[in-house]
Formats: sequence, C-alpha cells, structure tokens
Amino acid sequence: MGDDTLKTTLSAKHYQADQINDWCAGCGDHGILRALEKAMAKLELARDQTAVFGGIGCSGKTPYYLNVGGVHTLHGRVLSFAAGAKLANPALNVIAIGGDGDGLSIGAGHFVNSGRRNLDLLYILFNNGVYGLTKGQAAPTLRIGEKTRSMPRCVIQQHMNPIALAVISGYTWVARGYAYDVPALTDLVVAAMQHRGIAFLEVLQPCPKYNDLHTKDWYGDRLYKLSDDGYQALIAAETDAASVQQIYNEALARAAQWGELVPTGLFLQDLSKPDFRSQLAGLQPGIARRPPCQCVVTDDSGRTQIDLEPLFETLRIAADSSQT
Ligand SMILES: Cc1ncc(C[n+]2csc(CCOP(=O)(O)OP(=O)(O)O)c2C)c(N)n1
Ligand code: SF4
Ligand SMILES: [Mg+2]
Repeated sequence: MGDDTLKTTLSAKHYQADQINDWCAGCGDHGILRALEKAMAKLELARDQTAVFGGIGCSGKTPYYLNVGGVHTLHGRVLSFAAGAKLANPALNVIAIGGDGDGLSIGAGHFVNSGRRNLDLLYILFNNGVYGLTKGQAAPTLRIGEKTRSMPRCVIQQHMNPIALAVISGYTWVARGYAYDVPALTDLVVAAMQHRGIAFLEVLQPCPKYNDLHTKDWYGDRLYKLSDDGYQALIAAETDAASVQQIYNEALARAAQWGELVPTGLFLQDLSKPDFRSQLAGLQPGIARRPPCQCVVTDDSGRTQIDLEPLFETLRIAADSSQT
C-alpha cells in the first residue's frame, strides 16, 4: 500500500500457513484465501511487513491460514485493530477481514467511520448472507422476505447494501468480487492494495452449508463485470464537482442492482480526497518522521524509558486548578 511496501520474491504457496483448514468443502472462503495468496505473491509482499486481521465467524479464521502476521480479533472490532496497526507502523501492509454479520451489525459504526477516515488499508467483507459459524442466522445482507434452509422464518427487516454504504461513507476504492472467480478476485485484491487510502472489497461468498438461496447456480448468469459495460469508476485528483457527483450517482445506481443482473468489479476509485496520514502529518509532522513503532518506550527488562515527570507535572497543575 502506498510507497512503503517492502518487497521479497515468493510464490503463492509461501503465503499458505501450515494449519488445518476447517472450512466446509465447497465454501467460497477457499476461493478468497487462494486469491489472497496469489495477490500477495503478485505484489511481492514481505511476510513480516504484512498483517491480516480477522473478525469473528468462519471468515474471521482467515489470518490463521495465511503465513503473514495476523490477529483473530473481536466481534465487530476488526477495523479498529487494523487502523491501530497501520497508524503505529505505516510501512505495514494491512488487510482487515470480516463477515457480513460481523461488519454490518455490531461493526457498522466502525465500518462507516473507517470510510470517512480514509486510512491506507484494505477491508474485505465476506458476504454469504448468513452468520455461518453460529449455524446460519440471517446476516444484515439478507433481504426482507428471504428465508434460507437454516432459518425457521423469513427476514422481516430491510437489508443493508455494503457497496452503497461504503460509497456514501467515504471509502475511496470500492469494489465487489466473486469467491469462485479467483483470477478476477486476485486482480481486485492487487488493485485495492495499490490504492492509497481505504479500500473496500465485498466478496460474494456462497455458503453451501446454510445459504441455499445464493448458490453457485443462482449467481450463474447474473454476474457481470462493470468493466465490460463501459463503466467509468475513476475520479482523478482534479475532477470538477459536477463530474464527481455524476460518478457517485452512477456508483450508487449500480450498487442498487441486485436481481437479474449483479455487477462485479470496481464501482469507485476517488483520488480527489486526502488520505488520513497526510492529514495527520499536517497536524503533527513528527509522526511522519518517526511513527510510534520506531519509538523506544521500554528497556530490555520492560521498564519504561519515557520520562513521565512532565506528564505528571501537567496533571498536578490541572488537578490544582480544578480545585480553585
Ligand atoms: C461479542 C460476541 N457476540 C457473539 C459472538 C458469536 N458469534 C460468533 S460468529 C458470529 C457471526 C458471524 O457471522 P459473519 O460475521 O457473517 O461471519 P461468517 O461466519 O458468516 O463468515 C457470532 C455472532 C461472538 N463471537 N462475540
Ligand atoms: S458454515 Fe458456510 S461460511 Fe462457514 S465454512 Fe461452512 S460453508 Fe463456509
Ligand atoms: Mg456471514
């Protein structure tokens, strides 16, 4: 991501972890994992400079299966972990991964606010319509009236549209891939990692175990590529306001397509917005020169190396003044 990426020469296999994979046979997650490995190899990402953070759920297990740094985090909090890592170490290649249940229910606030921040990382949302790990309850992406084999009754709430939400929340790169189309998904991951700013990639991920509605057959002829349709997703840095608005309107119109036609590919890339680190560097130039990960805070025995006296002194004054 950005210019910081440290490079090495490895094949996709080198990014596979030596772990037993317990995803169901035929699950779309396998395709996403393959695409991630291939994309990492294409980008020549250094494994010790790459970190994958997972939410909870079947999708949240992804970090275990990749031979890079990673953390299996908390329900709905994956973007907070990922943002913290990127802020502490801007040279790190950061990917956050989560399910549609994780990211659009308890994690919805983080989803929206991560877009407005525009920090340089990639968020991949596995959309299978259900809470796979907990046996198939409806996720927020399932539509009103829909009922999978794992549900006793149909959904009685409106669904959420991840692409539309990402577009209006300020994500500056927004795309959709399909788990069984590994080559196209690999290209999308590569492009997302090359984008400077926050990238959102929704992946349509069949869950053969619990979702008998959105199957390989259902997606069959419905999926089409935006790039094959003459669609223009790019907003260059100096684009005038009217043209910017037109592209956002078109992105939202395409995001609303779901039925006989389901678009995949890049909906939006907006290069007209500043990314968070350049904004932050404007306020605190020292952060750009010396990010937190380069600051020595303890000695070898773990004792702090930071002189806390000035901080205590400030607090003493504040405490004294609050009493007057
Ligand atoms: C605080 C908290 N509440 C509830 C759970 C239980 N839980 C585990 S997985 C899951 C849903 C996962 O669904 P989704 O994010 O769509 O992931 P998928 O399994 O479909 O990949 C829930 C609610 C949890 N792990 N933590
Ligand atoms: S329950 Fe569904 S999402 Fe989870 S591993 Fe099985 S097929 Fe995949
Ligand atoms: Mg899910």
